[in-house]
Amino acid sequence: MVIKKQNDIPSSEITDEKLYFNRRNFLKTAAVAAAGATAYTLFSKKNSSAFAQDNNSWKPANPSKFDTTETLTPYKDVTTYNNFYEFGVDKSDPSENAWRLTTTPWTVEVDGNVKKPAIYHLEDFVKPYKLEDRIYRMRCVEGWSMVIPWLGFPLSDIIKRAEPTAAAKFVAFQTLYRPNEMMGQQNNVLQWPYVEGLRMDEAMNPLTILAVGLYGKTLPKQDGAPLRLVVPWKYGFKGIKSIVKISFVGNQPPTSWNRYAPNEYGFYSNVNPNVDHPRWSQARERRIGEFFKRPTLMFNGYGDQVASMYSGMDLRKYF
Ligand SMILES: Nc1nc2c(c(=O)[nH]1)N[C@H]1C(S)=C(S)[C@@H](COP(=O)(O)O)O[C@H]1N2
Ligand SMILES: [Mo]
Repeated sequence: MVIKKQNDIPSSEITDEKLYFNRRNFLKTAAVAAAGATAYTLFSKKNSSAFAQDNNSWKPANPSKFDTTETLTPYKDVTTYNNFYEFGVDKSDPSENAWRLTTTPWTVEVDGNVKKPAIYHLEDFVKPYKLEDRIYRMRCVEGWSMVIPWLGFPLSDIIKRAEPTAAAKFVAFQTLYRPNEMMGQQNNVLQWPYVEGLRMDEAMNPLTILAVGLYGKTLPKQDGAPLRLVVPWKYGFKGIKSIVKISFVGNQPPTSWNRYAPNEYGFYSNVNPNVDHPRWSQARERRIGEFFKRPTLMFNGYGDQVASMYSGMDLRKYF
């Protein structure tokens, strides 16, 4: 049942985040981030043209050395072909339903084995960090892929600020639980809230980012606003959306898709064309917008930066 479509979102809802990020207490300290792209400059930008972005004309304002030069997946596909089970299980459900989500105010809790546990308002959480356009290949476990220009900052920035103790071996993430806005949470298709995790070295890897935008603009709700994880050498489901909690823990944390089907989705979930999913091959993928399938690359093509973290591990066992 579709009550309201994305195009019907009143402009007042679209500007919500902008207003939130202009709050007085945020402006007071925004000067620290005056140079380059910051959360402040991002959320000061008009967001209304976001829906008109396309892949032909867009250029990163704040490129990074990690950017792929492959053709970008059109904004339209990035924002209408989604997985976000909190809003339904079909690819079109998130873009039709995510407008219901209230992202202001938003808090992020950091807890566990850290010297600096805290509950941050979102703007304080992201304020100190310089944002970069990270143009990454993204590979969904279902066999499709995209090239998405995320806007974000390294997760390692957050980890350094939290000052984890020696007891912190893994980082656990949690999505918002709010079934009256996330109607998918009224069904038990997954156990809610959605949870994910990374080993500490994976979390510290410079490729791992927290994204607050894409195509240089505020993250659309269907893509995980206001804050989501992006881990480009792993299958897409590791990229947990709409994060409210980050915990530093001693043991490998549970993950939503592993709970759902442990024989199909492992904790590591590194993109690996040599290890098939029990029900399909992972050797090839369909890049959204292309007709012919292309070979899937080991670690999604990021092996130079990440393979050493898994040396000596049996990647069939630790899939
Ligand atoms: N909270 C939450 N995060 C999630 C999901 C989800 O259902 N809920 N789906 C995952 C899956 S399977 C994929 S492929 C990516 C899709 O991200 P995108 O829609 O922005 O491309 O989000 C991941 N993060
Ligand atoms: Mo996925």
